[in-house]
Amino acid sequence: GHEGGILWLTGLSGAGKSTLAIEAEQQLFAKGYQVYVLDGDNVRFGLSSDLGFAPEDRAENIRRVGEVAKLFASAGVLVLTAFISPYRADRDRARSIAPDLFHEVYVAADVSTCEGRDPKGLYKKARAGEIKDFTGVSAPYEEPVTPELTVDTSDKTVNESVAELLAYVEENFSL
Ligand code: GGZ
Repeated sequence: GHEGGILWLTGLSGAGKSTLAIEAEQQLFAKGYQVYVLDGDNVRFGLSSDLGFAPEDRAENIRRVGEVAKLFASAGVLVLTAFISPYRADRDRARSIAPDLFHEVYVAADVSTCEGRDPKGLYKKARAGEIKDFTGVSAPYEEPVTPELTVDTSDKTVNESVAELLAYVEENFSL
């Protein structure tokens, strides 16, 4: 069987992190991989329910996710994490928790692309001042400098993006 690992997806809200992670999870499971997705939907309502979006709250959220991802990966699971994780220092700290297991995946799409998608209407609310500290609008996103993989979702279909992620996994984690 394959070794455990952490595929750390980072990118703006609406870039496609969760969509990519969940679709990749299904396809990898079908191939025989042990996979698990950590994203805002299963972390921010439980483990991190006490945290908001101020820089120090995001730092703590990312630290917790890094520690949990390490536990899963140590058990042999391929973990896909899907968090904005906008601060380089926080991502670097997550990497330092499990340096040999960590693969940074930049899910790239610029603000105008994500704002055009706006599936939950959050950019609209952020522009109207109804959400403060919104990444890409009123809070920073620091692009990865040397990610192991970049998937640009702005110019391709979900299936094309998933295929790029799967190719990377199959190259780096042999069954
Ligand atoms: C960014 C926010 C904010 C603010 C709520 N800034 O696209 P979504 O809606 O479903 O996913 C986003 C999610 C971001 O949580 P993360 O845990 O990924 O953030 S971090 O890694 O920075 O800790 C978005 C929603 O929460 N959301 N308020 N102010 N995104």
